[in-house]
Amino acid sequence: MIDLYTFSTPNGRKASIMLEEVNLPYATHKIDITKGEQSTPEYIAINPNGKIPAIVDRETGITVFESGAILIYLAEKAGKFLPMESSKRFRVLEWLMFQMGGVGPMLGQYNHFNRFAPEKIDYAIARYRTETLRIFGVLDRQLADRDFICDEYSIADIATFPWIASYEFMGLTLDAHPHLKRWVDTVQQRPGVQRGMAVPA
Ligand SMILES: N[C@@H](CCC(=O)N[C@@H](CS)C(=O)NCC(=O)O)C(=O)O
Repeated sequence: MIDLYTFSTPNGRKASIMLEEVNLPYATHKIDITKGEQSTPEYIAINPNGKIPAIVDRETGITVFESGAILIYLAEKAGKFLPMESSKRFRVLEWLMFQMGGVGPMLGQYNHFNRFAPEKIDYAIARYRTETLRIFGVLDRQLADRDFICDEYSIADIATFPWIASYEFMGLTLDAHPHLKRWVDTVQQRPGVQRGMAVPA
């Protein structure tokens, strides 16, 4: 059994989609980040960075924070969505790192400055919007001649999907990125993705 500490955000949904996709039993613990529950001493003991998601694997006693590390841990535990063969494995890991260092932070900052910042800072909005659209372009080119980011469905797709799927919420369109739009529509059809996106209830 795995304990999943999460909230209804793109980073949290990466972990719940993965758990649903590999069919591992898990218990969801909602950490309401709007109420500061990520900063309690009990939660900091699980994730020293005080953010969701985190998991505790009761079987091994291993605790993992950072959604990318969680995906790698679960892929290795389940033997799915992260190939063993080096050339394929590092292709998946490089796109996973691209998500962790690029897609998540840039889209997150764009959404923050565009939607939530108390003060409208045009420079910040323009900077992160430009970078978000550039990232859409990178993914669109990668998906132009393949169904999934690394040919076969992998943790690179699982990490990237919840962020790109929120494009309408962010007030953006994928009209200029048809391959990325087709990929969103395809991944969205997967039952495990639909179940994972609904966690926590
Ligand atoms: N790099 C981290 C980012 C996690 C993260 O930013 N989580 C957000 C929700 S999506 C959070 O917990 N925010 C609460 C806070 O910043 O206090 C990961 O991928 O796990």
